[in-house]
Amino acid sequence: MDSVVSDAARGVSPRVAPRGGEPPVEPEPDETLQPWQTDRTRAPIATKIVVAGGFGVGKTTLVTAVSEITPLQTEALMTEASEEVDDLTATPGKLTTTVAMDFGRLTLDDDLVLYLFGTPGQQRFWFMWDDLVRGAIGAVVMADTRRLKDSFPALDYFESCGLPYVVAVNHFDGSERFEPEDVREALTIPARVPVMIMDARRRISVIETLLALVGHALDETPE
Ligand SMILES: Nc1nc2c(ncn2[C@@H]2O[C@H](COP(=O)(O)OP(=O)(O)OP(=O)(O)O)[C@@H](O)[C@H]2O)c(=O)[nH]1
Ligand SMILES: [Mg+2]
Repeated sequence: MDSVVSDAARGVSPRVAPRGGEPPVEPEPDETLQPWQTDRTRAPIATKIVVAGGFGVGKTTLVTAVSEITPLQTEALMTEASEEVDDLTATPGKLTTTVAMDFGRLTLDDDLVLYLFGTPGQQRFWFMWDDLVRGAIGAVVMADTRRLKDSFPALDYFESCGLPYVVAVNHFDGSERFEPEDVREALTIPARVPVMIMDARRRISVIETLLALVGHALDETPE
């Protein structure tokens, strides 16, 4: 796990990185190299973004939908033992849960590289959030309108630590559609915080959300 993260953090695709004196490995045919990976005169801007929210709201789905590398996942099968703790009524097809983190990478505008870190949603893993948010420029807090209260812990967390965040309402099939301002009112989200209605399965929709976060983080962070 460490090597994937540290390779990516240096801006090098894990699949082309030479290891321990071995000759460089040729990129796989389907891999599209980004300009900043081949042009040594360009220094990409690397940013870390955290994806948080309640249990089963779609964090892993979001990271997987946009990552240009095979995302690092730490999914564990859910068993009967967690039946009384983890409510699956909103996501009956869900079989696994994240037990450490998700990790993915997305390059925007050729040289803005976003490293995405998805948090685990189960309450018993929240102690990891302090480590996961270190060095992040901001967070996406995901919400599902059928269980809005599940997003309160993440909203409280980022409000109290002062990290810029956007709220991303992941619209599940069959759930009622709401306007962003209705969600803002229901969650008492301050006017300065962007609220987006999105679909975690759609790359374009996720990119819009991430761009909103980057813009918001730039506005909020002093020069
Ligand atoms: N219909 C629909 N299903 C979705 C959407 N996003 C996620 N799902 C499904 O909802 C379930 C939960 O998705 P995950 O991405 O595992 O959620 P998570 O937030 O990472 O879950 P934890 O890590 O366990 O907290 C999965 O079965 C997804 O296929 C969506 O936008 N629409
Ligand atoms: Mg997950």
